[in-house]
Amino acid sequence: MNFQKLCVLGLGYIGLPTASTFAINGIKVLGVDINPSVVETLQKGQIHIHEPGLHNLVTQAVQTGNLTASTRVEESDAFLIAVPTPFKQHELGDYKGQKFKLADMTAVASATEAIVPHLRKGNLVILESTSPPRTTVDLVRPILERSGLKAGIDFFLCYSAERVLPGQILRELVENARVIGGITPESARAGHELYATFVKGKIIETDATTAEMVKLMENTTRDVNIALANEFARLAEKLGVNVWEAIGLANLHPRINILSPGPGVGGHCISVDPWFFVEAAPELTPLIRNARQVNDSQPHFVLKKVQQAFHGSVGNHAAEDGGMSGLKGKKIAALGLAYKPNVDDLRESPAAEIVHLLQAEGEQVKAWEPFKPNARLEGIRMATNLNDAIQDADMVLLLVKHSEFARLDPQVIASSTKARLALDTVNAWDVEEWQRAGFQLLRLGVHSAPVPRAV
Ligand code: SAJ
Repeated sequence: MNFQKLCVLGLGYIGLPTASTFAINGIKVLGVDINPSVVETLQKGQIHIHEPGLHNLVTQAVQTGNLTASTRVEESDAFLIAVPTPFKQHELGDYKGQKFKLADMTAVASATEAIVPHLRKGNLVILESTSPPRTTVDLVRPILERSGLKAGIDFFLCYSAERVLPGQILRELVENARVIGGITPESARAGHELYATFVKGKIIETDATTAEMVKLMENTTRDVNIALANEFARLAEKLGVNVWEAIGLANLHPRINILSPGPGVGGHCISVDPWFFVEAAPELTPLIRNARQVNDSQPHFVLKKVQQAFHGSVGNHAAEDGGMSGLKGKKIAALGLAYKPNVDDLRESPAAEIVHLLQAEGEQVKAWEPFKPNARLEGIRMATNLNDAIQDADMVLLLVKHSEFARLDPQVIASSTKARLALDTVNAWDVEEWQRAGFQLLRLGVHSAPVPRAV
């Protein structure tokens, strides 16, 4: 097998780094995206996403002449599909009254259809998009076979998910172990050969459905574990315990590794993928569904915490339900909108959801996202810089643990805002330092007032 020309469909967070990495390793790569502005940006030597090192890599790949971009698929030796698999926005599944989200496979289907007229004998097609189990055999294969060619006989077909962590994609792309699932052993071998161009981690061959399940198991495990951490945070608040201290102590146990609670789970992967298992077998997945629901409801937990914080600071008795009667219109500076620290990705961001929830309650929120200062999100008022966000605020609300937020000096903040109330949802700030600067600092997972204890 000799794959010299590769067509990568979808130039997003996975497709673009993957296409560029193949290109600098000697493969002729045509990057295809249906969005003409993505293609134009690349043709000008720029990129449309933030990922450390990516701009350099793309520049290098374009300079070698090996990476070009287009809105149209062309004949190639291999095709790699890296398009999004979001969930349907306006349709839910139902299992005995329990709702669950459904995968929207439109982009995978149309990318696959775009390959059909160019598919030739001996080609290799790889699906990289995280997909519901059996997508390769039940969706991709029949579409490709409309070409008249037979998968596994005339062309090779594989599933191989990316496993890279946004923020360190370029290193993980090369170093992580890679699972290649073929619809036949020969297909898996062909995929192995292509990825061996640059992958330094182990490359393991298996069947396509196992490879799909492996990917979903990884992200589901993380989601369930984060849900557990979030539930611990809720319990700790009720019991008058500092969850961060408790987790640190529990993690001293050699076989325990509790993850961090926070404002919720976002991004395009962990908040989406577990639903693919629920959709495949709702009767078998109550734990996965419940974990998703815990994480999806975490922004509401933060909303309540903000409401209770205002009650406390104005000397009111917190209402049982944390209600906000008479406190509408507080000004809140929301720090961070990205779905996690040090990335510019706002997809499925719990921070953005919290801003919407606060505004729906009548608060005036101004958000500052240093990784996307010019972002336009419907219904969210963006600050032009940190000072603009905080100067008139009644509360500074930390939603994302960006390094530059973690490093903020509370004395400097105190001189730039009239707020004396801060709420840290990610355990980034030191309570004593902020108190010395004149703030009342509340934290998620820590009860803001002492809980009466039995004597
Ligand atoms: N989060 C917490 N607490 C934690 C860890 C994360 O609340 O202890 C939150 C983050 O703030 C974020 C969300 O979870 O909102 C997801 O962040 P993440 O860093 O856990 O994962 P992603 O979505 O950026 O990347 C994941 C990775 N999967 C695993 O670690 C199992 C990555 O390796 C995958 O390639 C990626 O999904 C993907 O594309 O599927």
